Amino acid sequence: MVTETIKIEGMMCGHCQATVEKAIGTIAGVSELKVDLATKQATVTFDPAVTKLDVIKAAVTDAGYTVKN
Ligand SMILES: [Cu+2]
Repeated sequence: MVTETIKIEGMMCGHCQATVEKAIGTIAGVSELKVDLATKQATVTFDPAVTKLDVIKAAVTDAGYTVKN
């Protein structure tokens, strides 16, 4: 398992947070997820044999938010 923290721009309320949680949380291989609205970060633990950080970032982008790192 790998844990990565990504910075997300555009999250402004609990609804945004829930949208990002759903976008990342439904990806196969993601085992742990914490989306923090205050710091605008998502900490994601995933199995690198199943998914990649790029896939997670793309899911955030597809949901309408901007990944800053
Ligand atoms: Cu919002």
